[in-house]
Order: sequence, then C-alpha cells, then structure tokens
Amino acid sequence: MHVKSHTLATTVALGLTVVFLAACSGGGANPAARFQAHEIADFNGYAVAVADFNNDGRLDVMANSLGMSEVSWYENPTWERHVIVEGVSSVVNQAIADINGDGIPEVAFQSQFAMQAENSEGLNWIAMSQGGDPTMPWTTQQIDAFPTSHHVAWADLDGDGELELINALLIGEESVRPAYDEDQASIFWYGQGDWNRGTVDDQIPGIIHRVRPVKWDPGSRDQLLVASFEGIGLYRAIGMGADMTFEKELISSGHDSEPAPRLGASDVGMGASGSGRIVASVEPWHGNEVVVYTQEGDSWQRRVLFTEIGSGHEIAVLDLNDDGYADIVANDQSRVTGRNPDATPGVHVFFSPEDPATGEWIYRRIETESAMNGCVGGDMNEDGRPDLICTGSGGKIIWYENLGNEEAEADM
Ligand SMILES: [Ca+2]
Ligand SMILES: [Ca+2]
Ligand SMILES: [Ca+2]
Ligand SMILES: [Ca+2]
Repeated sequence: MHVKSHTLATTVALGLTVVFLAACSGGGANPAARFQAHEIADFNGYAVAVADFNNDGRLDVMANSLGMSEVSWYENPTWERHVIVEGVSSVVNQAIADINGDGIPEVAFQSQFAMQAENSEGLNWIAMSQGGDPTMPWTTQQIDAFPTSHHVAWADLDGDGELELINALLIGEESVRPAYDEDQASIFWYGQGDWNRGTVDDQIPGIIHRVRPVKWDPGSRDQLLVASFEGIGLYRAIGMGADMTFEKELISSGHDSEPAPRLGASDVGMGASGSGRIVASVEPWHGNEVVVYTQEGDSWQRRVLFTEIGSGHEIAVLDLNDDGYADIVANDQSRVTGRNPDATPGVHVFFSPEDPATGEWIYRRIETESAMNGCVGGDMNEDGRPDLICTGSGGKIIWYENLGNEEAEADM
C-alpha cells in the first residue's frame, strides 16, 4: 500500500512539473517588466520622440512644448540641451528621419498651432543640420501653411525607398468648441523636394488626433493608422508618387456611444502578438479607455481593458517584457488639484497575456506623480531592453529604464 501511494504521489508531482514546463516553453507570456525613472529635464512637454541626433549610436530625445519658442534636443547620456530652431511659437509636433542619408536626422515640425482654425496659421517646416553638426542652429524651410496642422509623420507610402511627409490637421475650418464636429478634417502628404501638397483624405469627421505609419501589409510600402472621431482607419496607398490614391478600411468606430467630443479614438498603435498582431487605442478623444483589438476572421474584436485613465492622450504599443506579445502604454495627463483630487497622473502599463483577446492583462502604474502627455519606446542605454520616454504637463521629461522582468509568481 505504502509503495503504491508513493508511486501515485510521485506520478502526480511529475505530471505537474511537465505541465509547468509546457506552459513556460510553449510561448507563455512573461511577468511584468520593472522600471526605474531617471529625469532628463524639467520641461512642460507636449510630444516626445527619440532619434540619434549626433550619430554616436545612442538615442537622443526631442520634446516640444506649445509654450516654448524653440525646438531642441537632449543629448544622451548627459542630457545636455541643444537648441536647433529659435523664434517659433506654439510648436505642436515633430517627426524625425534622416532623409538625406548623412547620418544626422532631419526634423519636420509644425508651429503656430491653435485649437481654432482662424487663430492657427499651421506652419509646416523642415529643419536640416548644417555641416553635419547637430549642436549648431539648423536651417529651416517652410513647406506649407494650413490651419490647425497638428500631427506630422514620415512614411514611405509608395514604397519607392523615399519617405513622404504626412500632415494631419486637427479639425476643419468650421469645427469649433466644445463639440468640434461641425466640419470634416484632412490628412495631407508631401513628396520630398517640391513638397507639393497631396491629399490622403479630406472627409474625416470632427477631430483627427494621431496618424501612425505602420507595416500592415507585406512589401515595401507603409500604411497609415488614423485615430479620429470616426474611430480607427487604415489607409493604403495605391499607385506611385503624385499619382497615388488612397483606400480606407475602418478597423473600428471606437468609442461611439456618446455625443462629440467624446467620440472615436485619441491615438492608435499596432504590435506583433504571438503569431498575429494587436491594435490598441485610447478612446474616445482625450478619453478614459484603454482598448485592445484582436482579429477574428475579417473583423476586429473590441475589448476595453481599462476605463480609469483620468485624461488620456496617446498610446504606445511595444513588447516590454520580451515574450513576443505586444504590451500597451497609456499616458495620463490628469493633474491632482483641489477640484480634481482623485486624478491619476502618470503612466499606465498593460502587459499582454498569451491570448490578448481573453487572457488576463497585468496592470502596473509606473508613474504616479508627473502628469504625462505621451510616451515612446526606445533602448536608451543599449542593454537590449526597450525603455520608455515620456513627457507632459507634469513638467518633466523622464526616461523609465527597463530593469528586466519581475520574478515569476511562486505558483507558476
Ligand atoms: Ca546620439
Ligand atoms: Ca516614397
Ligand atoms: Ca510582452
Ligand atoms: Ca534599455
């Protein structure tokens, strides 16, 4: 009897061990990553980006502020600030790419922004370094002026190896506060050299908030994901150069249960997840929901992961804990004040389970003090782990160093 019992117990224990190994080696999701905050600068930022400005292999940081009359970048690792353009106002966004191949990136940026078309000249600029020294003032060329130019991105829409510039307006001329839904807004594109204005879409209702280049389809072309009152739109270019036309596929209408301006999506991102992909968003415009979309046949299933963002703005989608499942970062620009004592400023991070559609996401709030407007990923210390860089109205630019994953839970 004793021997038999012992054998049975051993068999059960071995069985559990086998199950445990199978779960871990079969592509299971990892625990949450840990982060350590490092302050880069005291800066009341709006949008942040990373790029290697001085071609030393380290990613540097650029942030803009609507309240500053300068465009500048911060050099990694000393975070010395270099002003490259002065005498501009209300800079709302920038996009960085080395378009002439000299190893120093060019910067497309947008100034003279306002929430009212009549007050917003909407100037679009290209800034280029001089003599390959990115610490000296840059030359600027104005390429367009269009009211409420608000978001800018580089993308190779026709797949010819040369990037086009994308400019998304915030609103159409007739749209006004508080609903901003009276008119339609446009997305433009410009080819390098003549910078002639082409149109991706001129019939997007209400507010366009973000346009994100993605590799959605195989091949050399980039596609665009657009977050607007309409929800999440996917744009594909057909044809080449000035002859390009665009097809739109609406992935989702997003948050569509309330009147404007609580409509659609504020930002959108895409990431690889196992053998498939996820689309993630913060909804509605400046909203409170973190949403993940997973494909089921021809349609995209909407799953609301979180509804407690005090004031959302942007989303970042990347694999932070090295398990092949894209994770989601949502900033929170709400600020604790006498009138808003329960605000939740900072950064909310959601780590994906093996099945993003049905599994349990791990939630961590990695910043609880400083209100943030947006975050981007980038390996700032070249240790192979993607870090996060965020800025916002909390008055800081912060690098959140990825320290690796938390220990697996004891019962794993
Ligand atoms: Ca650098
Ligand atoms: Ca191109
Ligand atoms: Ca992950
Ligand atoms: Ca790192």
